[in-house]
Amino acid sequence: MKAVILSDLHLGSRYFFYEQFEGLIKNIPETYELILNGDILDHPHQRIDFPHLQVLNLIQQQSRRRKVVWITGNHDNGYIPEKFGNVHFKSVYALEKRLLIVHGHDFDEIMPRNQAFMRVFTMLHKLRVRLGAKPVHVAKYAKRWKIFYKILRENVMKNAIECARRNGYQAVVCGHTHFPEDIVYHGIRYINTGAWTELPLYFLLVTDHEMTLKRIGECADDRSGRLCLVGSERRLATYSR
Ligand SMILES: [Mn+2]
Repeated sequence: MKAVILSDLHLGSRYFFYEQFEGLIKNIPETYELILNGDILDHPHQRIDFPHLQVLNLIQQQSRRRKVVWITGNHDNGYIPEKFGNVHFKSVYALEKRLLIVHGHDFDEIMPRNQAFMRVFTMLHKLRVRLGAKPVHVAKYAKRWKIFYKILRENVMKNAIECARRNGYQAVVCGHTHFPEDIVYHGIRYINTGAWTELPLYFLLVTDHEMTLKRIGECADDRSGRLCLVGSERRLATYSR
């Protein structure tokens, strides 16, 4: 069973690295499933214009050549068009008992319980950008609050692992936190594929024998600036706490 899994494209957001996404998708062999693990859109009812519209068309085209699964996240929850190529819309998916695939917002006990705070935080960030601060996605800005961010991603990670353990899965992959990582905790592997709204960009490559979190980087020896794959940056680590 072979698959490419990625999450949190946030299509429709100005921060989505659509060219890199197109480059990757067009180079995946047809024997691989393409699994889009949530927050593919920034908003389920937003109008999508060119060039992101081209990406939506590409996803539909791809679904006629290979199996394409779209797992809903918190941002694209509610976006289920009547006909969208042969894309399979799901809330959870799995590759046998090897890997549980879920966006991760259902494991998050922090953000949904603090929606008022999150709204004010996002509003203040937008205001900062309008006043001249570096334009970055709000999740990237939130990473400056290290302790807050750590609590958030550990909460998702621990709940994801507990869910995988209870249901007999060896590993679980999520998005949602926008923080790429590859960890073993209490004997279960947890992988997060990060987000396509900030560099570097990641995806999970699943082959018959292994699962590797891959980073997309620029080729050092290629003057054209073409993107190429480099090894996994976030190496597999055993979580000690
Ligand atoms: Mn997201």
